[in-house]
Amino acid sequence: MNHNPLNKQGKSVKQRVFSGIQPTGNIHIGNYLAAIRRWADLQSDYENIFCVVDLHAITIPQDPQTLKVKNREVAALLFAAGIDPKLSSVFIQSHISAHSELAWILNCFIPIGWLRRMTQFKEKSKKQDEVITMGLFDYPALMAADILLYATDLVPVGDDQKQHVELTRDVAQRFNSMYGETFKLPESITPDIGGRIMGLSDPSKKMSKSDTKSENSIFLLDSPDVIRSKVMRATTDSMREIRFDKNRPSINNLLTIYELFSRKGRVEIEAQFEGKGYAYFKNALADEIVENLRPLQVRYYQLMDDFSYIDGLLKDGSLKVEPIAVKTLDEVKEKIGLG
Ligand code: AQP
Repeated sequence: MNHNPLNKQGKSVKQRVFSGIQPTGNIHIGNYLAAIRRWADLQSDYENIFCVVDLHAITIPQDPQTLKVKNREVAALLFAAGIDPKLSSVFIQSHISAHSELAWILNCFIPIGWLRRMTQFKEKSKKQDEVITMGLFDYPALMAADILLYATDLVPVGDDQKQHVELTRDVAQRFNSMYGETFKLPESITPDIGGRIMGLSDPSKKMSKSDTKSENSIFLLDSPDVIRSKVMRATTDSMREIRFDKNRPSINNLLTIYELFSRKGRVEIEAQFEGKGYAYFKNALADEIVENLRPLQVRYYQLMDDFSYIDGLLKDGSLKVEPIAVKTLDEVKEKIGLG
């Protein structure tokens, strides 16, 4: 769906899309289907900015060497998945210091009760064995800064990030009401289907990069054999019919993954598997995932042969967008009397 408005001359003005991904763990098919693939599908209709959010990553402990490597790997995966540097700017969050600066300022406008309500904080802090930091609590303020710095119109995310975009709107409105029109109010766009892909072995939990059980997730760089083995071992139920049914979370999740990769309709899928067993369906699902990920994996390994090319694209991305961020930050500082 193209949301672009018309200008005074009746020409469509491209709206700006912003979204981010953390360089934590391995990128999985939930990140891909709900976020990365949609960013690639949407990019010709919009002006796009995508960010590898390493400052968000350090809200939980990270190994410094691994984090540096992951930044480049995640960027390469975005390009391999079809993000086109001619249509989209991609950069590393910590390379533009305005993100940290605006996050601090927004901290001073976000009532603490708003952050206490964030479900992602509650979930992530439960999983933490180590100390829970202020950074994890404050994750939504940094995300608000990311989005607001670029006068973003649309934020394509999975369901788990929707609440953070709502908080972003709330803090923008609060600031605007105190200091006059400053921030554009962004809208989240979440997928109608697959906004929350669930774990394969535990369909009560969302698929997650930081999940310690690797069998719960299919990673974009898993080999065909690993994908097949994870799919064949995925939890199912004791019923036989292969039908979309929210009350049967395991099969519903696998069918949703099949639906998104095959891009077929539900009626066609149910007809295709009528009277067939789970093993037959799982084989077809594994084939579909393997074939969809194959070209992405080939492109990824080609790109990773030349680090300087990826680093150059990231540099170009930050050079292009930094002036937008600095302009917003300067305006905010001026309004609140800093500097
Ligand atoms: N299971 C999921 N289903 C659909 N979308 C998902 N996203 C994450 N998990 C699922 C979406 O992927 C984008 C990038 O996510 P992120 O890097 O910002 O981190 P996250 O939301 O915290 O995702 P993870 O995979 O669970 O990472 P970790 O374990 O590191 O916290 C976002 O648009 C997100 O909605």
